[in-house]
Amino acid sequence: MRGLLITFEGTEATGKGVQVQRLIPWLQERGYTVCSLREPGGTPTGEELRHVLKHQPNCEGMDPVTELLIMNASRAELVRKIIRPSLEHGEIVLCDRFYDSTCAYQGYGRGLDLSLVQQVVDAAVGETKPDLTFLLRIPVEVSEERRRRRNATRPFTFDRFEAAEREFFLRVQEGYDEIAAREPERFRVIDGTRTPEEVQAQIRQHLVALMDGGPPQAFKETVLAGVPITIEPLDGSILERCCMCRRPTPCWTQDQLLALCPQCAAVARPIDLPTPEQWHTRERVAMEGEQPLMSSETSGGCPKRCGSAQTSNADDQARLATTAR
Ligand code: ATM
Repeated sequence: MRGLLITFEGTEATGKGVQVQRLIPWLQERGYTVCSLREPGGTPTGEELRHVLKHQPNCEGMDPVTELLIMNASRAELVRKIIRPSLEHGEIVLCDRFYDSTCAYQGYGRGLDLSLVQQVVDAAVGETKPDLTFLLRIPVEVSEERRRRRNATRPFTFDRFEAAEREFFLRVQEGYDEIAAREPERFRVIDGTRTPEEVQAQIRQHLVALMDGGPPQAFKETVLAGVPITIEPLDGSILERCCMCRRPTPCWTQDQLLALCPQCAAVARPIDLPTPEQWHTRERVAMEGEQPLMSSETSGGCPKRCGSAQTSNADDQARLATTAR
């Protein structure tokens, strides 16, 4: 079962970090395991690279191509060492910046060729793409004012990015707007001038819609929809118990990672599904003595979890690909 990768983007001082921190306990209370990361950084190698990129005064004149490559060296490490394993364990990965930052800062901000930027990003991330991206948007004047106030309360630390001129940040902002407009399905643009509480409420609303309003697209396509379900042997050999309602079922999701009866497959949410460890210790049942849950035999729907969401036989038939082994 794959988790979710949720990224947070925006120019400086939009409050991304605060929003991520507030989100973590809320997700944990809902039963999710959360992995919170930042870019550049997030691994020992990445944190070293972050220091070079941001705070090393003698790197001030770094060439934009060098910057592009180091950003993505940090990213390649993070994706392979942390993000992919966490997603494979079904975790929710929250990442403060990801590859849209590269497109906005190195592409639009520094003026590098966008196709070069894309090629380098592709090499770093491969197929690992965010499921949802929040773009926190504030005018450049608000960003400047927030940075002024923030810097007044802490000791001076050299920051190569913050030293850039206003025009740079205007180009970055414009870049973000264009990137978000190109992928409206993935992006949720939020007014970052609202109070942190209001911003957090909006973020949670979007996440509720993603997680409770039905399985997110990634799950629909890979694990969940149960389409096409394969009917397991009808010759009396071993069946699995449905991983949600526990009744014997001959029905499997296509990749055979989960046993789900047709009713549960129709309503299952990622949070309901077993972890890989639970899957390996799963229970198998012999067909003799216990009737499998066949779609045509169920009248009351799933007894435990999903009685209200019973599907019709016609629906089931449409969902079942009858590939008997
Ligand atoms: P923060 O963690 O404070 O956002 O700093 C990271 C900086 O790195 C940020 N700078 N500003 N302003 C944006 C920059 N950055 C890039 O230029 N490209 C990238 O791909 C990433 C991840 C960050």
